[in-house]
Amino acid sequence: MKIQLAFAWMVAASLAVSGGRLLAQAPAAPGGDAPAVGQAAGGQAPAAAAPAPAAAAASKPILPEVISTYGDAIDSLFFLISGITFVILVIVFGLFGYFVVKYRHQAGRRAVYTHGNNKLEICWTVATSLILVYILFVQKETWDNIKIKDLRTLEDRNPYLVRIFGEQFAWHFVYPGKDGAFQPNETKRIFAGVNPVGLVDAEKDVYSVSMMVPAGVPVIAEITSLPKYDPETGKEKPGVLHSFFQPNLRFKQDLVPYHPAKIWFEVKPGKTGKYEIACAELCGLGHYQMRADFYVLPDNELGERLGYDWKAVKARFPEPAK
Ligand SMILES: [Cu+2]
Repeated sequence: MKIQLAFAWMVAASLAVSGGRLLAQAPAAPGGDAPAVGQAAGGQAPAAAAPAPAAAAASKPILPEVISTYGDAIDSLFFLISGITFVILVIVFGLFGYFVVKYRHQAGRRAVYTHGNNKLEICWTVATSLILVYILFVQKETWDNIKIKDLRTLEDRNPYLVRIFGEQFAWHFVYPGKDGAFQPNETKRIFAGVNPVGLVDAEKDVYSVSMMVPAGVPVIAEITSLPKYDPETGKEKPGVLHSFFQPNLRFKQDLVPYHPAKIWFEVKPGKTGKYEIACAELCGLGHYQMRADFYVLPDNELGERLGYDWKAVKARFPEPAK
């Protein structure tokens, strides 16, 4: 009976662990060039102009430096959930060890067979549920701020806009042109080799294989999974799931084919540096090399890269294709 209790605790603990959304860091991809078809086409990346992130900034153990305004809230949740899981882990393994010793083989002692204990079943189910409901309420504000926010509320702060495209196995970033408008993109143009994301008039937008953002300003990004041209069949290979992951922002979001989504983040004011974007969704054999540089640039340098003063421009996303 008591050995069964220990086992039950292990089950309860593992349930709690799976309930906790632990922020797993994607494996760092090697710095090799992305192999995507379109990547060679005139992508510009800032040189080593941006200063490296301050090593001293990593004030928390385990986790990489936080650079987004909501990153600290994510870290608090991470440590809270890890703490709860750790306590359960200690209880489970403590009991486990205790029972292993207490009920070790002894000559003449017979094993007891049992069908279980309803009271215990109810207890650990309710206890686990209460922990999960508690986490649900504690994290709600942070989740709403990051994922459910009405992005129109950011409008009056003149947000910085960028379009993010993921394909097997590369990232593409498109910034508006001087007039603030983005060009629409069409799949057939990608296949025609016009430009990596199939912009109708690629000259008008700014294209890069790196992501460049300012600090202290909300960034709104439209994320899209691109289809791919299959040279063997000559046909369109539908886009697949990717996941945009920038650990220092504490931000991760799936790219779902045919369902472009809008995301937002804001880098803490005054930050600059070079960081890394990874794909956090196994998207095929080349998944491991799907990475990109992520630059937080001072306003003047960002202006230089874009070729205009983005703050003076009212950027807007393209209308969805009809
Ligand atoms: Cu991917």
